[in-house]
Amino acid sequence: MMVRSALLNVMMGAARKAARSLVRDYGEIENLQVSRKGPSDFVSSADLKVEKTLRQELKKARPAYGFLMEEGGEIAGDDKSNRWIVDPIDGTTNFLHGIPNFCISIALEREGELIAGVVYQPLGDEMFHAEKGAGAFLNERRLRVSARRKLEDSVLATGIPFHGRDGHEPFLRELGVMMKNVAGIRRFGSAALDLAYVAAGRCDGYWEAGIKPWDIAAGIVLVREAGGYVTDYEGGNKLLETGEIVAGNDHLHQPLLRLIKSAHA
Ligand code: LIP
Repeated sequence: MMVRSALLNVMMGAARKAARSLVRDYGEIENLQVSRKGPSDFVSSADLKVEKTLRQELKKARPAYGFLMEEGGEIAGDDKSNRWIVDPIDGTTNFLHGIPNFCISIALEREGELIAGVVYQPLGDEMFHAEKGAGAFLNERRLRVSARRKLEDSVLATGIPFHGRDGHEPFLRELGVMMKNVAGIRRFGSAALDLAYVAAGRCDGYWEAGIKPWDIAAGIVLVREAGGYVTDYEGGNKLLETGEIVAGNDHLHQPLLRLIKSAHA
């Protein structure tokens, strides 16, 4: 019987509670209030409702912790060492289009280090969770990254910049290099689920630039606790600062980094 820590129980409990309104709203997306945050970038009343529930549940359990939330921004806590990093709906554009690939993402950062992550895909009831030193799991099943050794056998996930976003040219150069070397590339539309799929061995790697801390924080813990590697484009650990991320298993991470470097050489 797998024993979960009190911390993970708090995070998974909050995600499950917030998912109730999310699944209900998904069934009535045409009735949702939606506003534009920027070009092709939307927030709906569903995002705000989920974020409010997550904040209430996490605050009830850990009153002094701070927050960094996609909609609410930075909210300082009395305890400066602990910060929740929260994306109420990762894959909002999918959600608003009725594409069933979105999730709730919650991470805990302690003393500047990501130590726990939960990514909950409510429609499939897939609860991905991990805590530093305790491994990564999908519901009750322990996760390991894939064992594929060759790029030509690998399937990668990525994010594609869109209208109003920077980075179109650099991305097209990266895509051009990757296409020549791998077995497949997927654009699922949720960075948090892309990383969860790497942790689960469904994808062999993932890369993206221009990504936000709340999109990737929980997924980073999942991949590392499943035996994978996650760095910025320089091979370092400035992922949340740079918004550049490369994830893969121990055979493919370095070759992926080299390909990205070659695309910008
Ligand atoms: C999305 C990410 C995705 C990225 C999109 C967007 P959101 O997050 O999950 O990987 O390509 O541009 O940032 O906006 O759905 O929380």
